[in-house]
Amino acid sequence: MTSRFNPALAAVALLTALGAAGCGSSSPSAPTAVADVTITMVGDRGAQSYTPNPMTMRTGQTVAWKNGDSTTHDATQDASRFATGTINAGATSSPVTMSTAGTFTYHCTIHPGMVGTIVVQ
Ligand SMILES: [Cu+2]
Repeated sequence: MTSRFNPALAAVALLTALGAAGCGSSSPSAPTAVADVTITMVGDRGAQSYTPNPMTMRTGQTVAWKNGDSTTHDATQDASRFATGTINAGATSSPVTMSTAGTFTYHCTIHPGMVGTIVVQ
């Protein structure tokens, strides 16, 4: 047998390469997990600081806060059941898992006038 170009084998090799590349982004060491739902921080605007507000989600889902403002904010539950820590302008928090049903009010500790509500069903 002489070594000749085999189109079928070339196609398999190409698909394998594409598959490997596609798997790269879901590696367990990926730095940022994607939350089920995202709440955007729009600024120090009272009950309009976080959007959507209220956020309704299901038990067990994760939520992240994206800071769409030009200054640092956080999202801290009023009874400290969860807290994102400070989120810089343009950044997104780590996902927070809502494992208990209920209505949870939260605020920004830097700007206490920023308030929001999450309803977990
Ligand atoms: Cu704030």
